[in-house]
Amino acid sequence: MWIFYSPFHTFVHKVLVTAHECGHWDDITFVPTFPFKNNDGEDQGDAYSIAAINPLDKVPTLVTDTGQVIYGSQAACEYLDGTAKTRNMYPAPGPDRWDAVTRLALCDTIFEQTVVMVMEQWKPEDEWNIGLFEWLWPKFIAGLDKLERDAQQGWRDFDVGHASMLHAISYLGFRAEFYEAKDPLYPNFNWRENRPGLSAWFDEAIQRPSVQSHYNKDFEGDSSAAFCQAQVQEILALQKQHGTG
Ligand SMILES: N[C@@H](CCC(=O)N[C@@H](CS)C(=O)NCC(=O)O)C(=O)O
Repeated sequence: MWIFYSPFHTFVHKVLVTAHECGHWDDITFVPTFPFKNNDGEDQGDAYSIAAINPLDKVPTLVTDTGQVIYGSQAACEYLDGTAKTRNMYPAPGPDRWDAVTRLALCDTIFEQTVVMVMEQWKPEDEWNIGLFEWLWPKFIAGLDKLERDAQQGWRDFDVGHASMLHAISYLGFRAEFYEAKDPLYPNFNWRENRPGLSAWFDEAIQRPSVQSHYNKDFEGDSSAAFCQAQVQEILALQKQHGTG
């Protein structure tokens, strides 16, 4: 199978964590895709377009060996779990599952909306829509505080909601520490402050092999646009063969 994704390993990717936990790691062709790539002032985004296989032209996008395209990280995680070889990341239907998928939803939203904030800050500072930050921050803070209360209770296992937590929290941390454009409301935001339970859980969880598989490690494969487009062509051919397009 293929996973098209942004190979920035300065944060944890939940689809990669899920793939690793479910025993699929060695079955995946990783395809670097940069939806917003900017090379030497020239926007090269189109060179990495995967619109031919995903109408949203977004990453992550998973493609099965028969060319079926599964997009939306939640759908990709569900596929990986439904075909797991080693363990499952979605608990059986019941309170534990509803808890896991609710944390998945919470943290997907925090991640996705943090990306929106980052994009807002690509504009000149006097054009930032401060209302956007005022709308989002209370949700992020309340969400992190809820996770802190949950962490204090403790969890029995590591599920897809936890993979999503690592994704969102590591991205929030990365944005606060390394982005030049500082947040207008929380310029030095530290998610760990007053959240000792969540902080301890995070430090332990990032030791998992599924996280160590990529977190803070350079991507070492082919990240050229030519490679990306060659994979898209291969998938289109497969779709013709299997009628999966
Ligand atoms: N809800 C989507 C969000 C994915 C997403 O926002 N991807 C961004 C990059 S992090 C993207 O591909 N953006 C390109 C675009 O919107 O054109 C998911 O969970 O898969």
